[in-house]
Amino acid sequence: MVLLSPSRRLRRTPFSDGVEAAGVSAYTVYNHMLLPTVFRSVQEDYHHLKSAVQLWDVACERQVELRGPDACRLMQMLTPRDLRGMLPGQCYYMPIVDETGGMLNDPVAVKLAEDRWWISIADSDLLYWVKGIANGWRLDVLVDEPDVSPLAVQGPKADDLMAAVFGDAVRDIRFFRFGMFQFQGRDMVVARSGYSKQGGFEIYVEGGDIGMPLWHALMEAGAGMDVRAGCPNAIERIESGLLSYGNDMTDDNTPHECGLGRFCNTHTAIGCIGRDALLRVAKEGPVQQIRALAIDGPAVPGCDRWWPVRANDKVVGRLSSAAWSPDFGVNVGIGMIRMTHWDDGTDVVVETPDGPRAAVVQENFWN
Ligand code: THG
Repeated sequence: MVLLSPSRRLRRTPFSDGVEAAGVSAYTVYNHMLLPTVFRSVQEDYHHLKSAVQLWDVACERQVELRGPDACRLMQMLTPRDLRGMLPGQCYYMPIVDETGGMLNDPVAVKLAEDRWWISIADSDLLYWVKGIANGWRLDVLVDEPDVSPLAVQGPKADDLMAAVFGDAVRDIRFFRFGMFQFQGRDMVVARSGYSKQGGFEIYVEGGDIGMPLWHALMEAGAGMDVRAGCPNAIERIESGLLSYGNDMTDDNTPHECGLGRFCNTHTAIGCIGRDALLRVAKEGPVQQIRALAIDGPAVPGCDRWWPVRANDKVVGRLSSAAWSPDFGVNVGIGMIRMTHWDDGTDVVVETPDGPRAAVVQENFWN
């Protein structure tokens, strides 16, 4: 892979200086912004994430802010997840679909107040869809991208590190809830969430100027906890079954195909765009679905395109993510598998760039 040429279009983040001082060795681009992918090596980063604590520059999880009297109504137009029971202080993982029921994004929604929400987006230009709906329906709501940059603190020692900087009260934040905490006199949303299953928090940092002071404070407080700069880890997130929009699913897929049916309440999500299409697919059920795959043999190369999945020489699916798992001693993968072959324990063959590999379809992921 060649280097990325910097320009104004490829946005840096409030934490990029810290990330680079910490020796980032690879970036990807996410929401037109830099997202670190490797520091020491993907495997070293993985072991460290699972045993210590890391600071992640996930500023690329941009916020779409909805503010005004119609914010609630617009939110429910965007998602088949029923939001009526959601209270300020809660976060919801939710699919966002188009009029055909195709996935446009799979963000975390943050309800700040009845009339103020953040949609913490995955890698697609959701802002334009939301602005288009708000204007087309003449809704009384402001839609924009605020200067808010999430910083994640992930790993088994995340509670201790966060308590050292924000006080012991952060330990009481429940999963997918948030509280307001102060750092150097600035209010920050601190949520127990993040793109790993090792536990941790996300700090929604408002104002780029406070980014590096917070980064340094966390690094200093964590010196005795072996804190390091890290990033979403390919191996850990595949083991955990955390989906990557644009990789594991696109707007060609329904939430049900993505295994996100549990986050849809299509019958009661009145006003949701794509509701009729989803009611149809929910009734009939999907004909393909996301599955975990265990792939035989030595470490597979990185997966940067679909790998065909076959059985008896017929294509029965495609693999979108794969990595060698040191902890499970097998290659872990995520693929979209047709219903004829999606049962737990089904033998298939994955066409890797290194040649065909035997694999087993699994109902469940590893964590
Ligand atoms: N945090 C925040 N914003 C984000 C992400 C994040 N935006 C981009 C991307 N990640 C969105 N995708 C996901 C995918 C999975 C989860 C969160 C965001 C996730 N899933 C858990 C699971 O599937 O087990 C929990 C879901 C639940 O039970 O509600 O956390 O990471 N701010």
